[in-house]
Amino acid sequence: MRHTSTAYVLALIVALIGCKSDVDTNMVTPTPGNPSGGAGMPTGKVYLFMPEDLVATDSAAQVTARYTDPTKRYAHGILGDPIEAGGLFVTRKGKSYHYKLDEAYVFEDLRPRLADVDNDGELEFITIQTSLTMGASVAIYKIKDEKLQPYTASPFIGRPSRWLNIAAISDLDEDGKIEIAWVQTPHIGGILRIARVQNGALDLVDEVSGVSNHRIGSRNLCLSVLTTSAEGKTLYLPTNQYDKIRGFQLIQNRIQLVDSVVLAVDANRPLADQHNFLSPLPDRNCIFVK
Ligand SMILES: [Ca+2]
Ligand SMILES: [Ca+2]
Repeated sequence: MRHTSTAYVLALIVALIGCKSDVDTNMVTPTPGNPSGGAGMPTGKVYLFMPEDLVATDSAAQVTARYTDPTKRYAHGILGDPIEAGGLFVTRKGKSYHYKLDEAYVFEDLRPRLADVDNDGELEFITIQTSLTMGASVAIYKIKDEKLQPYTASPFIGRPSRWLNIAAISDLDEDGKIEIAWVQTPHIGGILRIARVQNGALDLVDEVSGVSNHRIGSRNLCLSVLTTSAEGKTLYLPTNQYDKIRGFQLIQNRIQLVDSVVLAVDANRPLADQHNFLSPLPDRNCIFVK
């Protein structure tokens, strides 16, 4: 489904002279919109951006990622409106790339996350991708052979209207490989899952129940904090009751509870602002919309 209402469609007309490496193969039908150009955008193409149009940018400003192709084809609305994304648009070093999902999927998310998950020196794009019939998954995209394409993903939860929220992308046990932590079904009894990126796959390492990192309708996805100390990294998350936060470490492939703090958590504010964490790690993938 495509929407032409300029109330929530921001179309981008691009006129960047010298950008000749557009490898987009799924150009969105041009519609009237805001003709605001931007660095790294392909010449003469028009993309449908999301109403919020949140853009992830790396620290060196070489890579950007945002969602495109707004759609109402998935009637879940867990992130505050009925509009989800049908495409992913990425720029890297002046080149642009676009991946459009099959109609059976949406990105049920606010902004892609950037991280080098396979230690090859290039950033990947970590998304929450949902099957209309099987619910959400963590899905990683990568530029390979000059095309933006799926890299690996977690299994879908298994039924529609089941979502997850990513909590951390980091080498949690400091073994050299990146883990991704997420809370599956944070609204109905959340399960912390940690999976490791290795051999081109996302392998589940361990899981524990009893935590949450999102409230229905909220646009705050930032209810986790990662801290570091001589004892390792600790991932903090609220309990399902939002009356405590719990700290977990990944030790010998097991999620271990290492800290618990009584705290009345406000689900609509970043967790980092609600407690005096010792040595919190900065998180550019923390997504918070007021
Ligand atoms: Ca990489
Ligand atoms: Ca690791």
